[in-house]
Amino acid sequence: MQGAGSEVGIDVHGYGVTIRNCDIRGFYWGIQLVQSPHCSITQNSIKDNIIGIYCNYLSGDHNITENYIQSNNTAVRIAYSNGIHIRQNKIISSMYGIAIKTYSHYTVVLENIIAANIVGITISEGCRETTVFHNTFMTNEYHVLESGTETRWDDVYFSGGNFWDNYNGVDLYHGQYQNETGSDGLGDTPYLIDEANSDHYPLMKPLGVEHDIAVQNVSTHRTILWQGIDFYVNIEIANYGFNEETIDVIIYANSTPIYECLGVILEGGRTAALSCKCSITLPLGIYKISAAADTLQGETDTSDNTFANGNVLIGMPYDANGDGVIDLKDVVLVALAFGSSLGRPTWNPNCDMNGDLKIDLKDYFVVCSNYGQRET
Ligand SMILES: [Ca+2]
Ligand SMILES: [Ca+2]
Ligand SMILES: [Ca+2]
Ligand SMILES: [Ca+2]
Repeated sequence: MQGAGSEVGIDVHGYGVTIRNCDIRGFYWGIQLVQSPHCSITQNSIKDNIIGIYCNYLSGDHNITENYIQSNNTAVRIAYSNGIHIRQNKIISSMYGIAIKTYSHYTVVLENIIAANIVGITISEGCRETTVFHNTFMTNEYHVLESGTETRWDDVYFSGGNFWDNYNGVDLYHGQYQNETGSDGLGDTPYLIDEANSDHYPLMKPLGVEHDIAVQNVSTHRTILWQGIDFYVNIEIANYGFNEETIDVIIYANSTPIYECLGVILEGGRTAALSCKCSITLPLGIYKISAAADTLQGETDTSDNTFANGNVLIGMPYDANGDGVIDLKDVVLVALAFGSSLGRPTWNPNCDMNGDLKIDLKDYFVVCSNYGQRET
């Protein structure tokens, strides 16, 4: 689902609704739940919204699990809602990762990766009994902004607290009081959050940080690709892990490789858009353009390493509508797009005969000089 920066992607007013496996981008509220308890939001990709998931007003007891929530203003916002479990999500590159607001109690934040946000988590004063442990807090400008009331930042010994990438303690001791010789994977001194809050057993190593890349989108700059004429394939790739990766991507038309994009370096938690200049000499016909990123060493989730575009037509050069003949219809298409350039309302990429991203007399001459040609 693609929004236009406003409105609600999925608007829930009900009991026990499950939202699974959706791709929700570009809305004001990606998912909004109002007076809708006991819902399950799982395995979704939620990107580029103002608020990714908003649990508002008596909308508690949800399970928000295994979502990829990236580049929202606020990834998860909770208000007037109790008992929400936020578990095993990747919450990345937002202004606010998790915002627990106004009278929301008993929230559990467990086993999430919260990284590259301005603020990792903020819990308003008066939100009681929040539990936050076994999360990985990395590369946030502020891991915690406000700490709420009675927030617990660790579980009992030896289960431990969270990983904080700016913790500078050591691990030489173990035991409930960290005074017995021998390490246990937990820092020997607490991680201080503010005057009233500490994680007593900070983890020495991050949990759940893996090597994982994905191809998120593939598109071609024209929908009709002409044999032997350059065109662009635009790819969006993401690094879901937290290590810098070197990524190789191959672009295919059906099963034929048409371009290799090798050695792309991408920081952890980041996305990149690549524009690849391609040329095809394959027979005329309908093809599926796809991009596949090579599996990284140690990568286990490879299901998202390939992304396929809708079908494209490989046609005879300069046939603007792809119907196999260059005739008045093509000249009319060029005339309709005449004077436009990339991004303008009348722009038609299939009329840009010389690939200079504008449609002018040069394109007109090309279509006219090929007038009457047919596919053989
Ligand atoms: Ca220790
Ligand atoms: Ca992957
Ligand atoms: Ca035609
Ligand atoms: Ca042109």
